[in-house]
Amino acid sequence: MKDFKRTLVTTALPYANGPVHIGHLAGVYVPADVYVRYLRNKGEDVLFIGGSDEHGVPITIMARKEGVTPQDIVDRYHRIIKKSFEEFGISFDVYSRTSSEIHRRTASEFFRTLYDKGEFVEKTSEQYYDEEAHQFLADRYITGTCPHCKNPNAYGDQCEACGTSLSPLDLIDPKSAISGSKPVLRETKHWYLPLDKHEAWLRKWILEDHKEWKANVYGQCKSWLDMGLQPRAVSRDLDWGIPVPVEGAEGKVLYVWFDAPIGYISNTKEIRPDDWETWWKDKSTRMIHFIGKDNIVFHCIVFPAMLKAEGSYILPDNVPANEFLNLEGDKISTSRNWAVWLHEYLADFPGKQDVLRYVLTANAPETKDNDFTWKDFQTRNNSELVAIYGNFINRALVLTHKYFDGKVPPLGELTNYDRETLDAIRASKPAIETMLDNFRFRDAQREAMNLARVGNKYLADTEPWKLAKSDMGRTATILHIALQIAANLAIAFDPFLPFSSGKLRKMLGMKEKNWEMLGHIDLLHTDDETEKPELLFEKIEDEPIQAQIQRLLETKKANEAAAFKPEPVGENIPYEEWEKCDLRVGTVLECAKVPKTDKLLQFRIDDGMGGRTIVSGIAQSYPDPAELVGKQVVFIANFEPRKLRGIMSEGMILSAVDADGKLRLVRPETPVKPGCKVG
Ligand code: B3M
Ligand code: ZN
Repeated sequence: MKDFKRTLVTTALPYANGPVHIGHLAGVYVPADVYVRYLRNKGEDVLFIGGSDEHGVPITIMARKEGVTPQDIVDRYHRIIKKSFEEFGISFDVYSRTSSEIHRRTASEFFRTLYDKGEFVEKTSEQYYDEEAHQFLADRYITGTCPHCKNPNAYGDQCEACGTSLSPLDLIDPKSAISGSKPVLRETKHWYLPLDKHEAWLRKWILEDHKEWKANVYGQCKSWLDMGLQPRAVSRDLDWGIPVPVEGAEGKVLYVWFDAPIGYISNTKEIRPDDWETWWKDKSTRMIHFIGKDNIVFHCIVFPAMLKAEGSYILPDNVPANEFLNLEGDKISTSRNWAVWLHEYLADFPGKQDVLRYVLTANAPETKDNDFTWKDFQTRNNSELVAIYGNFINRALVLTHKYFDGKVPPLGELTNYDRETLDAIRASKPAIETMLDNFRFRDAQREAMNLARVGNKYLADTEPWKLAKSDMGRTATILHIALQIAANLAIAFDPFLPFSSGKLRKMLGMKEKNWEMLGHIDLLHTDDETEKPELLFEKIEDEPIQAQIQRLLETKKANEAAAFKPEPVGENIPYEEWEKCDLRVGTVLECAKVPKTDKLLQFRIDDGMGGRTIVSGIAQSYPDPAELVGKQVVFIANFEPRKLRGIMSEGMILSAVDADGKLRLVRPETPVKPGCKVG
């Protein structure tokens, strides 16, 4: 690693158009916070920068839908997001926002510098304009028919039915989402960052000089570079954002992805007005961007190109982007409410921030997408945090209070097993450090948990509670060692589980939490007082877990119902064809499952003509066939009889297929005489 004097850590600025969920936490904010806490505990000079991204089209769409201003929207969500981060212990030095005045000025000046240096190219192109609303339309504001799958509700940037990315000009019958009118093409001028001109140095900088970047990041950059970079527009026709600071650019704002990363600079200025430049321009500063995989191109290619074009800034040293976290096997989605929202989690599991931090790190999507499940959450809490770490700490402290009045007992003569155990403690520091230095947070946390395992096993093997009856000296030594392990755990876990580590340090009477203490076996001294132990973690029962799973099942059902689209209507048929079909009403006399089948029910129907048998494939929707007896059904009476499982079926019973795939029998609204015609 190159020599550096300070580390600037940035985290992606979440859009202020919704609260934050576990995917955000797992992908970006927990790993960044673990890293920052680790560096701080090492005594390094660190700045941890966060903030809300408050521009962009989706925020304006939401405001319009709700009939409020975009500022109202971002005020609302900025507050919620900021609070969630605070509650989960994400220890930002600053959490600001891109609607701030200092940001407007900083981004504006940045643009102007590039403009004055001739770093942009200006291009005029034709874009859709809404003549009723008097404005150009962002891609998302245009809907129309998808040229590929004919979905009539495709957006100007993407068809969500077939997944194709589109340009507004691809849409058949485009419509403005604002006024509903047909938009017209009009010329408009924009400024472009000519990424093609930056390609050569970017190639060298990333592909040759940063081979150490994570494989997922390096790979994505390489494929972008191999495709060849194109100029990218850095302005938009929109009335929400930072005005383009150029004469004749009325009605144009900076593209949200141009101003957002500059937010890192503005937010640094906000807390370090006097030396912010040291953090951004001094070569001995190391800058690390924590982001999710969908932001890689902006942080590894576009933003570095902007910084380079400006000329006085440093470039990021590493961009340890994560993949995505799924929830119970499905992609997290705000619009489908398929998420665990942080504020809701805390309402359901008050005080359990560290449990979620632990589980999210244990399952961090570091190299591939990963899955969060409530069962796994419960298991990790109960069989790792409670059964290993918590149990060990509790035993060590309870025994210390029972036999030594809560005072750290003296260390006597050591056995081989004691020595091996102490060696394991000493070895933990370099192991955990290497992992943290390489952004391998799951491995690092696992290593810390292994140390707790060592402690747990040590007590289980040596059984000091038995020895206490015969050998107090030995009991003292064992508990002394156990307490030193506990003190080490308080240091090792501090970056990951800051709340519990704080609690543990307090119980152990530890004043400090320097990382350098890790691996030492003299963190506590004989006769130091410990506090009466409180449980570090509590068992989570099945009930609250079931409640969460149930809530998700309900969400899924509601989504399926909302997503329901009737099947397309079949080809027209002439009247004579329809006439051939003889539909009748009958009353169910008997109904039972056909043995050895999953789907078939055998009906005996009173058809007013002596009765008939019909076999119907609806068993899965009617698990209790007896309840159908006495009900009326509609059936095709002249359907050619056919044998099903050896039973002659004389007709076909009609049912509707509901959105969830369940079949529902069709029947007259009030009972009619069996044998009546339907038509
Ligand atoms: N707001 C996109 C996102 O939340 C964007 C990140 C900006 S980082 C400068 O995924
Ligand atoms: Zn399509």
